[in-house]
Amino acid sequence: MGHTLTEKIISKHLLSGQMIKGENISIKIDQTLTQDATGTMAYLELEQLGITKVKTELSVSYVDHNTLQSGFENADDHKYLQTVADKFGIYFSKAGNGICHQVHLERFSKPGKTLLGSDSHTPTSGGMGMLAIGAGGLDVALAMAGQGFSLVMPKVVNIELKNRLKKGVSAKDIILEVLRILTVKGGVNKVVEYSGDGIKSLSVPERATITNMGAELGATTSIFPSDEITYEFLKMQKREKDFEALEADKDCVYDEKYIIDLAELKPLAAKPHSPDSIARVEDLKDIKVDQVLIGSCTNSSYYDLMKAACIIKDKKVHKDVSLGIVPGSKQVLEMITKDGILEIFIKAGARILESACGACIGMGMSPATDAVSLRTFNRNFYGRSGTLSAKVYLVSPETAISSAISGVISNDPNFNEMPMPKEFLIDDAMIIAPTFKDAVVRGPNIKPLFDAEALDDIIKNEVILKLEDNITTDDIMPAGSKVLPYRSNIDKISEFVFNTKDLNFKKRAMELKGSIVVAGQNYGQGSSREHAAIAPKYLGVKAVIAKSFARIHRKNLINFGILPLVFVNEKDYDKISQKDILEINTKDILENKNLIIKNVSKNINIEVMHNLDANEIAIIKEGGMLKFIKNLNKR
Ligand code: MIC
Ligand code: SF4
Repeated sequence: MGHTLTEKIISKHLLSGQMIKGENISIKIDQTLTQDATGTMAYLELEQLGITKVKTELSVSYVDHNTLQSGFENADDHKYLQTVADKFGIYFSKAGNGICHQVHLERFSKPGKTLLGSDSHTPTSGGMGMLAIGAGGLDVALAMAGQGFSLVMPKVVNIELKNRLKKGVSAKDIILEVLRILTVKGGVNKVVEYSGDGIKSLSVPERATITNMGAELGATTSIFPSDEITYEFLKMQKREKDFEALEADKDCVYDEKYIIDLAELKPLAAKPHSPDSIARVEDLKDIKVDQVLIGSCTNSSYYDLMKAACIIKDKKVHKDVSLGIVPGSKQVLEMITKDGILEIFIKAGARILESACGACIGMGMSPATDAVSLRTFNRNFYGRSGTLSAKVYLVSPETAISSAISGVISNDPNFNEMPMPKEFLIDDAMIIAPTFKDAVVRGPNIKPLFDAEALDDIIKNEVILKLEDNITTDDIMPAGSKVLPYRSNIDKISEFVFNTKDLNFKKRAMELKGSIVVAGQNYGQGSSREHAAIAPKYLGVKAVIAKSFARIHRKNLINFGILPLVFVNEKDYDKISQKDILEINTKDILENKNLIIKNVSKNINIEVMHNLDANEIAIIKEGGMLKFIKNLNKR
């Protein structure tokens, strides 16, 4: 029997476990990436691991999230990141060089290799045929220290793309269609592999738009084969030596299969407040638009901006619309400057923003009260834009720019594309190679890690919050310009935990001195930020009982000593109310054995599963991975 792309790459990197779907395995990581918002914590953790130099083939530290610098905090973080990267042998991509995933795709991704990144959109590099996985910062630190990355051997979903897209329909519409089919929880512990004649008309940046937003399916990752189109892209980046052809065997067996006819696809949009709330653009056509943003790691390539420019050429932005353009990298910015594309946007009345995450993570450009904002980004979770009442729609660059001109949601396919350049402008001057100098600079915003408590043998605590399905990490640990500067200051950042649900959460948690969270399906979807586990742990959250968990967040809970439990019978969710006292005996917790929770307030028992292996049980019991490693070294 033949092998899928996933099986081929995993078998070459397998360190432990068997390639049986659903079993825990560990794989070797070739490359890592971090960004500044998760990076400060990741490097504080790396410093605890007792190594002098990273053990990966390549590690890169990017600064792209917190570039607003409205106080000393972000700049201090950047200094720390640059100096710690220098010490440990990590490349450092300076603020302004671009969004980590766009730059990594351009300059470092390699077909057939593994990449672990402390950002959930690391699968962007799957557009290059890499097995690229998002994880919490601690997992990435461990990979830099030479340890394997453990994951559940994923199932493989095949999406066959047939025919070609019509004009005005783009790669973004393909992934929105996949989200419509699979939903935001349809990809958990699965890899999505693309195939079919339709992929031959998609360039690497278009493929990367699709694999990028595979993160919104909850998938482990998404991947395209590496073929002549991959070679072309690498050649344009003067990196043809990095090419390796890679495709799934014809007789491989997939766990699920879907076919999408690209010729039939229409322009789509994800409506507020979920990336899988899909509608046709034609069905939204009279909705008035206040803001349009083109950028983010999903849609900020040269090709995306070139198409948008061709549509707005010789036209003006509607008088009631604010249009922002965010080139994904310095390379894209230089290219659009050289080709006159930038001038088209400026003449049309666009606002030109720095090559960074910016508005995508609520760092500026928050919409007005009740405003409709159309974004080419990947997430429209409630509150993420910084304006709770805003209505954010996710769309393609074509739909975004057409709407910026007309002032209502629309897609005008009547435009002529400019020919693509033969090669990209290469200048890596903003990527600093390490010199191994031990001169780490720690400003006052870099606080030491806190000493986490071991797990109680008997947890007997109150349910502090009872939550619905699809709680995002933006709900648990919001981002935005008021919060992000405190990513390396846990006490300060813990003030914002669950702010979209309860502004008094910290106060209540401190008074309770120990609590339990109950939730529905897909708890912790979205970002890889381990702060969504560390800060609740700091506030005394001991266990989360949910109908199901998002992959990265579950791992972060384990890494920071919070027990993730799943209802055996989903209906038991209804048997717990907020404020109930639950009792969980964790003393004799064993692999493959369910636990019985006592609801003391209602005098009933509820069965839950933990799905933890022996190692994970030991990690949680000791108060998290760092404690576990420290105690291991003492023994
Ligand atoms: C996001 O898009 O939500 C982020 C901000 O990039 C996060 C990382 C973070 O919270 O720092 C992610 O996707 O992992
Ligand atoms: Fe940055 Fe937005 Fe991409 Fe996250 S999703 S890495 S915030 S551009």
